[in-house]
Amino acid sequence: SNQHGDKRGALIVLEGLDRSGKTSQSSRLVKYLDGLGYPVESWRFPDRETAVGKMISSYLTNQSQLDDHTIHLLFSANRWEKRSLMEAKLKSGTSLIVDRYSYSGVAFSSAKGLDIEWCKAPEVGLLAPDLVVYLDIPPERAAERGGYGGERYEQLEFQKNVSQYYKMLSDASWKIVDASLPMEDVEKQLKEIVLDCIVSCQKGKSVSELWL
Ligand code: Z5A
Repeated sequence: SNQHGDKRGALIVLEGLDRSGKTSQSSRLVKYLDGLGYPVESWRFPDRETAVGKMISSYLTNQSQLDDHTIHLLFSANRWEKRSLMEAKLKSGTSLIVDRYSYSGVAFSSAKGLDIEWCKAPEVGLLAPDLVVYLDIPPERAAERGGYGGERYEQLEFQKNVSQYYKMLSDASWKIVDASLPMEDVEKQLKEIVLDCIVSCQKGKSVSELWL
């Protein structure tokens, strides 16, 4: 039980290419929901603070080399190590705005050539999001934003390939928002979509597991 009358929190995932605006939008969303009095936290994957996260970070910054399968499983393990805390937060009534999740895991590794079903397998049993919002932007437009920082994967051709896999993974439940619009316009759409989701979770929508 919690101070919100046993109402559970919502698991909301933001997906999209590098520079699509996930980080900017998730902090705006958290401020907005917090202002309305909803308990909410901003999360992101990879979570670079954990032991596994440190290995991932070293790989992404080209300080270490790893086989494609190995890094895939580390990204997945990084979600598994947060699973029980995630569940506890949701049950206690806190909503989570999560910047990247399993869809990033599958889209990026598949774009490298790994089998898509193999990529999904370690994600099975993680909590399923109540809502996936895809911040949709042409890879060329994203690349114009502030320039790529030199991390692994920050290359136009690869990002184009990733966007194809995101399309394959998406289903009718995803909310697609045009992320090439001005920040305030994207924000306005997101607020509405996210609030709807939180309200429907409070009405008793149950928590489910991947892969759906
Ligand atoms: N990865 C993986 O392979 N497997 C996995 O399982 C997971 C991830 C979870 C690191 O992720 C890499 O890990 C990532 C996927 C892979 N590689 N790539 N690409 P990350 O989350 O640490 O890094 P990122 O997602 O690439 O982060 P980002 O640079 O933080 O992008 P963003 O959050 O989407 O965008 P932003 O920081 O909010 O905005 C970027 C810039 O655009 C900034 O200057 C903004 O001011 C500007 N911006 C944002 N919105 C707008 C609008 N609407 N108009 C104009 N300008 C804007």
